[in-house]
Amino acid sequence: MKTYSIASVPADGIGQEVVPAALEVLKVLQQRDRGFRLRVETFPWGSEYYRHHGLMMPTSGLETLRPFDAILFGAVGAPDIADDITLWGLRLRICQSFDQYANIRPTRILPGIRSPLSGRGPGDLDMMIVRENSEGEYAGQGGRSHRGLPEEVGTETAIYTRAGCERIMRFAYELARSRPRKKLTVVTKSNAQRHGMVMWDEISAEVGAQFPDVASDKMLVDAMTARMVNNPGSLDTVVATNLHADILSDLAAALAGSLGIAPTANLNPPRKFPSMFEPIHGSAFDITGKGIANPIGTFWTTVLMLDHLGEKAAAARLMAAIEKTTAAAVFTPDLGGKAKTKDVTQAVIDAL
Ligand code: GGG
Repeated sequence: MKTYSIASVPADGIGQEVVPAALEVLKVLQQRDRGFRLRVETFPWGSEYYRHHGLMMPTSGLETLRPFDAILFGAVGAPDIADDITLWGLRLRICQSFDQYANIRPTRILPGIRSPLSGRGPGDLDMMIVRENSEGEYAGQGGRSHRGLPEEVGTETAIYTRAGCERIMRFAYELARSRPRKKLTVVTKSNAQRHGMVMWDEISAEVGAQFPDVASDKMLVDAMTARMVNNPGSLDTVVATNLHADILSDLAAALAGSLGIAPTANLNPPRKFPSMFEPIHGSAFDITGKGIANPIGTFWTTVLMLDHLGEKAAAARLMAAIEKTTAAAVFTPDLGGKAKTKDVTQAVIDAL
């Protein structure tokens, strides 16, 4: 029997509620499946750790995480700590140090869930957004000068490298090829951003030439938002820069019913470092502690994690249990229901 080591980092806000819920579900799944075991270790990092130590994770945190097979992450963000400290101190520190350059964000309307797009239901939206996850607008380049003076200046420089563009395009084309529709939409803004984004377009065309069986098109990010609302069925795999994909995937999740159901995987495709799995949503401190956080995003995230570990049957079994639960309308308030986190968790366990 295979045993996988999982580092659990629930971190902030509702991360402390949805990650334990996912671990409960995973425990039952292992009893049901019997083909694999998970050895889970939980790390108390995040904003509370920061309040005591002035850091979101220990200086040795990356070394600690490195030997694990995967990382299950909750969320970062706290009302009393600047967002750039929480994001860069933990989530981005792990993503960038472990070269998790491909972030995948599947979106579907799950059975029983009503999309805010009238007349749309399961089958009308089935997208896979690929977020470039290592550079672009999140390169961390920039600075502030003349603070507090009238001539104060702040710069935020997006960096696009040939190597970075090539590898994410190759990843996206391969993913598109593996899906039945073999379609890739490349999101850009090369009309206004005429250097890095033009190079992004050129490299997408170069890489695309090696995938003649994948149909590709190019969309400006502004027009893409309208297409996602007006004609979501025309989209399959989508690749976009770090910031564009971050924004578009929140829109995609909302169109699929709620940000609370959306999963994501931060992948290091060569598997030199562990990959990290997390719900798309953040810490949601407005609902923290109320017991009403939607755990579906984290459950679906664990499906991505099991898939990545090679436990395809267990992943499919868990996805089926999630879909059975949504079809039965066991919904938390974000989906218009009255269920608590624990009710949704129990429903998924019962379905397993
Ligand atoms: N689980 C995702 C999470 O914690 N997100 C917090 C956040 O602020 N994300 C912004 C980003 O990753 O760009």
